[in-house]
Amino acid sequence: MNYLGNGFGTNTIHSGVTADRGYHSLNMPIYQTSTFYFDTCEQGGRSFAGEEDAYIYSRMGNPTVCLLEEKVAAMEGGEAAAATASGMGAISAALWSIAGAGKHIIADKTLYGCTFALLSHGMTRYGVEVSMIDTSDLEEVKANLKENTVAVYLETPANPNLKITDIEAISKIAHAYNPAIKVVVDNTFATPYVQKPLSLGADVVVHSATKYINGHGDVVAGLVVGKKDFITEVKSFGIKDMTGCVLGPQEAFLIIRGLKTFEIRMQRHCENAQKVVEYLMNEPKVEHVYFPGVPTHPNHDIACRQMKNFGVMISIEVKGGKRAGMDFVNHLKMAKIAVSLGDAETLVQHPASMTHSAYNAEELADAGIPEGLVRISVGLENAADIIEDLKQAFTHVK
Ligand code: LCS
Repeated sequence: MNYLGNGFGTNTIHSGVTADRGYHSLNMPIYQTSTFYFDTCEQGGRSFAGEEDAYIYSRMGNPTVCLLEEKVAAMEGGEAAAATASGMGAISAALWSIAGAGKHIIADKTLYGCTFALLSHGMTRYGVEVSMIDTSDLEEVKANLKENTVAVYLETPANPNLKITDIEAISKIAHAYNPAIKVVVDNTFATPYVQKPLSLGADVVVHSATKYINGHGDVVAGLVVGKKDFITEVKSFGIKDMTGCVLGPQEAFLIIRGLKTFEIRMQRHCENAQKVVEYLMNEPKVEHVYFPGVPTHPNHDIACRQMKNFGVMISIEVKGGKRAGMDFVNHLKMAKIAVSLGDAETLVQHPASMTHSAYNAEELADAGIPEGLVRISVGLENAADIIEDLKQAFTHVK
């Protein structure tokens, strides 16, 4: 077992077992293999029966991928994790492990566009009942719980309007109604550096590791974190039988590499975001700043309670609406017009036409996503340069 210190950064670097016992390699090797051989047929049989601990086949487990799972489980304070081929893989493997025909899911209506599509148009095709509500309204959550409810699903801060939901309150309400209900929180925006949903009473955390966890814009991946029994179910049913959305060892290696600097990356990201927000609050061409750290944010008090700081993602509305917002984005010089987030580069995008194009105009309005909203993923560049770029782009807005 590796040394574990008290610090979040120390644990991120040292948690998990590096399996190389032969050469004392500092880094976990990339076990680029689809299958693992047995010494005898009997040993293979014992491995399949779960009587002997052994790797069998990389869709069920791979040492490089397992190290990533151990690390992210430790970061989230969970018992175990399952790595997946994408964030959507994590969400679908988790939800298909929980739900089935005749079961009911309560989901927030403000979600990443593809998650919204999975819940509102995908799972419903297979007989899963889904109520898309506002989970930041606790009375609405209470009113929608039913005998067949198996999960409450939410993002906080939500993509793209940074809506905040009270994880502790929702968990108490759901578990008081039925302890078997799984409260599933997408922690992609906050990351475990900022917020730990499991310690607030949630049962399952899902991640798009494509974002801050990897942090370098070169991998698509996801993770599910929770109790050991649930993660075994996600691996042996959700991934093995339902989605097959397995992560490869190359990707796992890159993410483990990225995790060495996770804490310092997040410190810089969050410091930069704070400075950018301070500038945007005083920029006359900005109509509204969406950021949980702004005291006027409707759930600022909950954010103060459940988050260590306010994260990195910011959205704005530019005075003059959608056209003005697009003019601003089109004139950025350093920041890239791109979806995704959590990379070293500052990325800016227009949710209504990009990440949230699965929503129709009515659904956007209902989810509190203005047509002109512009989302900023603040990067790791020097804050003064990011602000300078934003400033010069605003000079082109009429
Ligand atoms: N959850 C959240 C909160 C996300 O923002 C995303 C992707 C996913 C899950 C899905 O993860 P993926 O399968 O892409 O790894 N969000 C994106 C976004 O806002 N821009 O591009 C992708």
